[in-house]
Amino acid sequence: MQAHDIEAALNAGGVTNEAAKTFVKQWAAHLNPAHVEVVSAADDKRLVSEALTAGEIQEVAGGRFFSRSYSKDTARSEERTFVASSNPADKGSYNNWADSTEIKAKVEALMKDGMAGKTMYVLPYLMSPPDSVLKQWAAGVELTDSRVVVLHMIRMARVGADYINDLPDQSNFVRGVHVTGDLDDLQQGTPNDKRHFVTVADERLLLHYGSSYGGNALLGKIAHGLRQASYDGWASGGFLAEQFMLIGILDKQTGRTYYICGGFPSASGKTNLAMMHPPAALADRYEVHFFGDDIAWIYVDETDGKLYAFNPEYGVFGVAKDTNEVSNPNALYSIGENSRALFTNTAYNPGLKDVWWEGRTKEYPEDLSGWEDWRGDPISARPADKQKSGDNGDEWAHPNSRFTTNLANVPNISPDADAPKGVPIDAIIFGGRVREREPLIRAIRGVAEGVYDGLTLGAEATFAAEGKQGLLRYDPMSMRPFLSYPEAKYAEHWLNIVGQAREKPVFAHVNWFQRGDDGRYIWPGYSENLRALLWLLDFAAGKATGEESPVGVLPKESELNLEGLDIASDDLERLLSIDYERWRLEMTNREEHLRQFEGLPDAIWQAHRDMAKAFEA
Ligand code: SPV
Ligand code: MN
Repeated sequence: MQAHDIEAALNAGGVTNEAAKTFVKQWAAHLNPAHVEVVSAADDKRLVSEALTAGEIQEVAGGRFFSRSYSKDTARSEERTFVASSNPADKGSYNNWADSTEIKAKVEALMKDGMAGKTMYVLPYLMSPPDSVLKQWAAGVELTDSRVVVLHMIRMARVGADYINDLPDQSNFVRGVHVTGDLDDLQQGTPNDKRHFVTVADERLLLHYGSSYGGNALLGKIAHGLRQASYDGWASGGFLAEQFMLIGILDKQTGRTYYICGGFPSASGKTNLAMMHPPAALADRYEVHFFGDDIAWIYVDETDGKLYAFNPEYGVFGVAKDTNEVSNPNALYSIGENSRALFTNTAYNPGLKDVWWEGRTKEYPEDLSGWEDWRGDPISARPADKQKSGDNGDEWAHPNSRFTTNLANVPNISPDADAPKGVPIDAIIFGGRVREREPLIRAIRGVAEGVYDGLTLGAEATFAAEGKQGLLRYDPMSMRPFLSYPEAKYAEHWLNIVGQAREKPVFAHVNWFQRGDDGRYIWPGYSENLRALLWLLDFAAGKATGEESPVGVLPKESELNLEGLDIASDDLERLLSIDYERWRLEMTNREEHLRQFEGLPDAIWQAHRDMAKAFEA
């Protein structure tokens, strides 16, 4: 394309930011697209209709859409994700650090002429509420060659030229380049894998090559919202960016809303928790308000000294599997009629214009005719024993199939979702999926103790075959795939930010997934989880004292509001107690885990030693 054609496209798209124009022109020269088009959210209708015509998406009844991704491109790839900078001291245990000069040269070479014959979509976006106090870290421009990625971005971030035209410092935006690449020729999963998902953190530059799926391609969400933002928050000393959900709990009796944020590793029910309804017996008194299910930016307000958080996203990119009327009715509503939701890699029925996923209904659809699995293969063409087996590999929907919908579609969205300051945080919780050992909830006294708990968060790996059941894959603060700087510095930054707060939030660790000896979940979960959170708020307010234990304060049975809940007393006893033997084992594992992080603040080691000592008593 000629420079003046690009200039004309930028002008037509309303881009007046000269730094953004320069960025687009430089990359257009390298990527060599046939067209350049600036996108705003108002273009959604037209782009949807173009994508339908091109066969990139298909219709779902009720004004919704469906698309399939390439079969080897169905999730984030952690091995192919790098954080780069010019300073080797930025290397951490988990950030897959790379030298920025070297890796930029490599990715730029892979991207050369990468948009030949295609349209380069220019997406100016904002990862924050419009008037957020952290707005200066929130603006970005993503260049992408995928129209389906554009449709996702419009749902997940605020998109439009105005978000970058009015920047006080015109060049202060994150520069993102996404090139899909030839998906058939990337050698995914081999030693010659060409995919590179790079955050050049000290340049605020994102170079993502070789995918058009999720966090690999929607650069606002994970690459900017978490990796880049957590680096910026640390480098500026000003804030934290975490893979956290954020909710409000309104007590209608007192009129006060409590705000809780927290981290859970993937597949630990974060979206379900964030969107939950109170259980029927408590619904007269409480409401749960949704802010976000995946990212929170957290800072201390200088005027009132409180810790605040907000969700920088504009939508939900939720796991479809097991989303149903019991697990998450609000999610179902948010992807209902006229939501313009976009489903990816679920099962699809072009005749019925319907989608389905494992756990959507108890039984598979009765009539197989017309149903296609996530690859597009008809279910009815499978051998009979593979049609409804539910076995690994026989799923109709990909286990990481997703729904993408705008926050405005979530029925319990908080009235304060766009508050420029965010909301003051009362509690920070961590939780994973743990079969045994972790009680329903344990409150944690002290900031260092809370940060220590976050750093030792993990999800249970399925090492059962090797006899290592119960071993955790540690996932500090649920940020393992998104950490952008060394873990010891990360811990220090946490202590520093939360330490500045004049009113400290209470920390807690929760576990909704404890199993009985018979393998059954002994806690009903979902909306009932509110009961544990209400106890935590009581504890923080001094209305509940709980029972001291080496790992924190456990609720007394009498302090949990169990109104309307039928639960066996054996189960309850187990939920509210700890297994000392297993915990001692865990303490040894934790020591090894933390030792990786050279220079970890002594306050964290002290918290660890104190807990280990409590087990000796
Ligand atoms: C996650 O994997 O934690 C996500 C989805 O939130 S993705 O955007 O693909 O990273
Ligand atoms: Mn996530």
